[in-house]
Amino acid sequence: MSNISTSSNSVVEQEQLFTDLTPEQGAVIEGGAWLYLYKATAIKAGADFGWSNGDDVYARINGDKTSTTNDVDTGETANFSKWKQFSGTASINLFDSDGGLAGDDDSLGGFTVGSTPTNGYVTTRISGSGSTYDVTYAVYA
Ligand SMILES: [Ca+2]
Ligand SMILES: [Ca+2]
Repeated sequence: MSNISTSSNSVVEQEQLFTDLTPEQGAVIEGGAWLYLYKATAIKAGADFGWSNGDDVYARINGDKTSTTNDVDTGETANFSKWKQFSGTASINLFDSDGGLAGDDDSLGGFTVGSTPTNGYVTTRISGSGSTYDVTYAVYA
């Protein structure tokens, strides 16, 4: 039975090793790329004009929704700090949540990134629904 025990321990150790990898290391092993969506700063928050003072900002990365930061006023920043693995391209789209179905939320614009590493943070300006945001991200591959 000692052989079975040894084999079982080995599997556990491999799983722990993989869990301890940083996303950059994981990307190298799996052949994919990682997007780190860091933050979005409101140059102009205007998607809730007439309702409240700030936008309620969340992002979708290839459809996956981040958490929402409510009442983001002009000059304020929504932090996503979200890792997402992808292959090929990743689309990043920001929205102002209006509390209903996703289809009712206002588009704040978006962009697409490829799997070429950015060598640090990149900031892209997007606009939509009366708002303008500077979105900061990095790509690791
Ligand atoms: Ca709105
Ligand atoms: Ca809103």
